[in-house]
Amino acid sequence: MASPQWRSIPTVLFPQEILDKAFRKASKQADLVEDPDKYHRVRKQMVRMTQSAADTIDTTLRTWVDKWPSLNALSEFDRALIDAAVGNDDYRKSLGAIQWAAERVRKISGESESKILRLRDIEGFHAARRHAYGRISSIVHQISPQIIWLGEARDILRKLPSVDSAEPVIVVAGSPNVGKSALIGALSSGEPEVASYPFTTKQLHLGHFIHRRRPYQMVDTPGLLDRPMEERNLIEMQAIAALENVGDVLVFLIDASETGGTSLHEQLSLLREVRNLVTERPIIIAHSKSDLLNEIPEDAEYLLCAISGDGIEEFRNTLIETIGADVIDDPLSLPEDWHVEEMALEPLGTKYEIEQRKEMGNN
Ligand SMILES: Nc1nc2c(ncn2[C@@H]2O[C@H](COP(=O)(O)OP(=O)(O)OP(=O)(O)O)[C@@H](O)[C@H]2O)c(=O)[nH]1
Ligand SMILES: [Mg+2]
Repeated sequence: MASPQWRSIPTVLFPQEILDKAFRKASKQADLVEDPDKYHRVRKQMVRMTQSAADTIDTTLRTWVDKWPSLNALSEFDRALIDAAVGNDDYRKSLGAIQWAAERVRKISGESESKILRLRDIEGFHAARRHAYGRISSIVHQISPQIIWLGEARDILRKLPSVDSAEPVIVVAGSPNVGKSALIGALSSGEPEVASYPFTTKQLHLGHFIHRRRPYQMVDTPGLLDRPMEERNLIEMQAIAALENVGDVLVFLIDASETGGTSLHEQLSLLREVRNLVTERPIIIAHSKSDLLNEIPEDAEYLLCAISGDGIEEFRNTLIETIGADVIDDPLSLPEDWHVEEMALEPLGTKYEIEQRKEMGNN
């Protein structure tokens, strides 16, 4: 479910490809110049070549800058996810460098044009054009790291999930194999979408269900919590914080059957770590794989079985209630102390009808 804006981003060419494309086009443009006088023809050709090459590069680079969404225009969730995936600082700097290069190339073309118009010999025209090509190439090579970064970032960002943070988001966390993806599947209307997540080979499941025409989106966090927090690097920590602080509610799933391979003890210590990390969202603790449990854990509030569907509908209601998205905007509900002054209302109907109604009321 990569958001459409990433899909529409044009392929990022390698620096040498950009130059080849620009110079090829420029040569074709030069061939179109017609002038019987060689001196004037060559002069026009050389001007045309630098202009055309600069145009192609300028347009290519500027299109990238324009097509990449401005970070400020994105939702908090998307920004956090991009930060975790590619780094928002590098994102800004790379686009800035590319924009700078586009401006430089345009300037070189202008300078080269004035120079050629001042020169008086054919060899000089050629030399000026070669000089301009050299400067343009060196600018493009100078931003090579940024261009390559952009190409790689595009491939990562195209695979990122997109979540509409204006609508409720439920994040499902827990140790590996506890049944996070299965729970999302059981709660989803239709098949959940699957996307890969940066840094892991694991797959991220995204599902949703509709309640009162409102989509409730669900995201799981595979591979993010399968190591102790202190062993994680900064980027992973950001990813965890992003995913878990942005949703409306965090579901922490515990597999007390321990068939997922993590002991109950370890799962509970992970829960403590997550509680420290997720301070601004409600956490709902639920037990998965109820069909495999020999005894019901004492503190189990929600017992779920993703396979048979046991407990799933009640759990859905709990999620809806906890998020409370419907509570505030029911336009038909009236404040509790609302009342009508009986006498303030004009009775409806003719005088006769009003009398009749009064009499009927009295009987
Ligand atoms: N018996 C039973 N098995 C379940 C249930 N829920 C999940 N499973 C099984 O548990 C295994 C792990 O489930 P997943 O949903 O992939 O677990 P996960 O937490 O998403 O795993 P990771 O994404 O790898 O961390 C799968 O083999 C599921 O079929 C359940 O309610 N009952
Ligand atoms: Mg999973």
